[in-house]
Amino acid sequence: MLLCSLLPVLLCVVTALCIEMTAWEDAQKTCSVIACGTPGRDGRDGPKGEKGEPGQGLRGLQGPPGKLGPPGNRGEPGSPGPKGQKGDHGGSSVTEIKLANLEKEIRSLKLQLDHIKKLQTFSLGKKSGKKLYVTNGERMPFSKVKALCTQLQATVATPKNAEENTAILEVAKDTAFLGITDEVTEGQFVYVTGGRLTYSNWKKDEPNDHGSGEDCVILLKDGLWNDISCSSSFVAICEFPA
Ligand code: FUC
Ligand code: CA
Ligand code: CA
Repeated sequence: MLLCSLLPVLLCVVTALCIEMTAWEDAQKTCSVIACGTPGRDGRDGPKGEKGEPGQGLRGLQGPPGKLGPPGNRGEPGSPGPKGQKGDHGGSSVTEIKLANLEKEIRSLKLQLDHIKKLQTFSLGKKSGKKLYVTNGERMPFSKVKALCTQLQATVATPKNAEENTAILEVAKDTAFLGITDEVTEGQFVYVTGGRLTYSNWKKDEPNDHGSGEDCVILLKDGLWNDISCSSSFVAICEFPA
């Protein structure tokens, strides 16, 4: 009987201790089931809580597409295409037949020309990289020599060094005109093709512009040079490029 009357009081003391030791919410969980007789008034609002962790938020919109990448490696060649249509039987018209015959003739002439060139190079003893000197052994004045060589698409033989001087001498067999004169300025010998001399092989006391004047040059049989009248006749030797 005594225990029954004291039990609510004891429970209230325990409840008070509970509230004092823990937060109000915890006390609610722990102690709300315990009857405390007449309930008190609601407490005042507690202090504002700490700011919470930032939320996940909504995902932003997708950005624009990136720049174009570098070109890829070249692919394997494709497979051969389909077979084409059959062509027309060429050379049906008179004109086409004539053209075909002319083309055949040109091919034949080219082969013959190649053959003749080889024979000529061989017969004249033409050396690779060396000028070719050609003569018919005929004697004539210098003006005729120039005209003849020009007609042959060549120039008058003109030695530019001792080796060429010897080569011309071997072809000449006799005294020959060289492509050198002082016709423009007396005493100033130049190449007929233009330019001052870079090589000379004058005989002793030459050039001497002897007599009424000597403006052309001859290659003597010993290989030395003498100035002579251009109207005199000597062997014509033409020079072809190396
Ligand atoms: C020499 C030469 C002349 C000419 C004369 C007969 O005086 O220099 O060119 O050949 O001889
Ligand atoms: Ca002269
Ligand atoms: Ca002379």
